[in-house]
Amino acid sequence: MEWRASHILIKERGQAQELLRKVKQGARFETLARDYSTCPSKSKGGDLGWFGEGKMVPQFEAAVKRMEISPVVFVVMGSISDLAVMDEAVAILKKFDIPHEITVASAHRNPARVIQIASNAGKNGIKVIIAGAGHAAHLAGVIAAHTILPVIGVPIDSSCLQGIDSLFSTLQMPPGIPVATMAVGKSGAKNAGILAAQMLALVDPRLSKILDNYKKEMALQVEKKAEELKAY
Ligand code: RP5
Repeated sequence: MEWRASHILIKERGQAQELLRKVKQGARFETLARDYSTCPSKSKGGDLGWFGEGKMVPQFEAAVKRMEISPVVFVVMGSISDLAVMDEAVAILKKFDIPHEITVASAHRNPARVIQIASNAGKNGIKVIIAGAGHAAHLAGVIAAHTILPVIGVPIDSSCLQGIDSLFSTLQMPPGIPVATMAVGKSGAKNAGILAAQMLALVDPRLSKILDNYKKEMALQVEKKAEELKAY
């Protein structure tokens, strides 16, 4: 089967800036694809960003900009298979222009990495952690045990119990270690992004304004649909 690269993986800031320079000088995707790691789709994208043929400069610039500002939200998921759901949270963070970092760490498969992430997040400038996991989902709880940062949990419907298991294991934290638990699945992931933005907005007037407009726009859309239904 023929394999055609559509995205270039960007692994770290230095490389991103170097690539951006080349793109601005008019380097073509095919040329760059020979010199850097590539992958066929966004879902297999690099740690920090990607850009595709034809829409290189604006998207790439946005990715580089995000990389230049220290992340304030850390999105952690139990498995790469959770990405399709957790992408909803990431989409909100991107929409609101909130610097963030994304990674995979499992409370069961590599608990030491989870503890390291949670213990270092505060000193690395992170303000809120979003943790999504499925099955017996202990990720958010374990993270909350190792940090005083607010932790937002997203139960993922990845098992045959369709999220009932992850909902209870994320939600039912013992007194003293709270996890702000969202709805199961994509709605929960989206709300996790919005709740993180609301937390940050407490001390960020730019974000308060964005959230205000976001709510107004949602109300407007409902009114528009109600109006459309009159002619139904
Ligand atoms: C959980 O187990 C993960 O969060 C994921 O939802 C689920 C399945 O993981 P994979 O077997 O797909 O890696 O820990």
